[in-house]
Amino acid sequence: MFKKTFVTVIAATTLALTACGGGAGTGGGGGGSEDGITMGFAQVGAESGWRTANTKSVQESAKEAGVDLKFSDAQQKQENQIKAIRSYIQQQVDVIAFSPVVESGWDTVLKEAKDADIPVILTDRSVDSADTSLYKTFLGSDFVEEGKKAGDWLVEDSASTEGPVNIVELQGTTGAAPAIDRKEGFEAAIAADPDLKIVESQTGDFTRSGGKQVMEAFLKNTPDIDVVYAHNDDMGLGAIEAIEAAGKVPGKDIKIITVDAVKDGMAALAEGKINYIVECNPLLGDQLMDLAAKVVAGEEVPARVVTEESAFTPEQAKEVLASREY
Ligand code: GYE
Repeated sequence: MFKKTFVTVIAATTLALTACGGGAGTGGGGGGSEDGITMGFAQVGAESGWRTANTKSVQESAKEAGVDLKFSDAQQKQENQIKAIRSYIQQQVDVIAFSPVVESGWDTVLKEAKDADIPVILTDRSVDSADTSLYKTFLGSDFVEEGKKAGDWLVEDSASTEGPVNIVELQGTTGAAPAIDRKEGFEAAIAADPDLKIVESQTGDFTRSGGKQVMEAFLKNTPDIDVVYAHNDDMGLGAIEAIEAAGKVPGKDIKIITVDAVKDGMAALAEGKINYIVECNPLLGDQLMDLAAKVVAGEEVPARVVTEESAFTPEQAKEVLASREY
């Protein structure tokens, strides 16, 4: 399991350590006290505030841990992620981490990594591979739970209102774990009240422009929208623009529930334009580096590491906004 690692000390002021994975060996290479590991990280893209914070967290934590990070941005395309993973295999990195843009279609490339003896860590999003030996662990949120929290809030909020509540849903990227699971959790929760109905549901691809565009179409086609459920803050923020352009008041005429709790979302929540945000924590870097060190050392790690998160009302957003780091 150990890979031979050559540590090169570079005479640089900031980044002092870099490392490149060698071929199969019995370890012990390098003369430094701390053998850095090399990680190939295949990121989804830069589609949202959440993603930007996640990328920053991974990059900063790698630096702190002395991990030589090879980073790629797949621009939300699975084929780009597969290419990046293949190139990390070719470079014989010590560990590969990635956040799969969609759930399906990973078995072949994950098998290639396994055959090359390179451990894989899933971060943020999961895959639907039946063979769980293709990756060591999955670090990230429970997206079904997030959807449930969003739905539970709405059930409670609508308890005193009479008659139907028309919900439009802005879904995340089609086929992505958070889109599938946030829908599932929300639907399960709102089933408690037959007045709550999803009247339209479409993908806005987790982007602000996507959310805006889809919301514009919803507003044209659907009279009497009461609630927007957006699978992330960015799409909710796009929906706010569309709602305001249509002469309606977001947060009042149309209530908005989102997921993430990034700074821009929290600011809109504090202003009352969003009514409720379920938190999804993007700061996975430190945990990822810890897991990577263990996996590379051949230590056991839990098969699943779930991120702890909460949810915010406008009052709570006002309290924490100033100290929000992302
Ligand atoms: O909620 C969204 C991002 O996978 C949890 O991806 C992540 C999601 C996040 O684009 O903003």
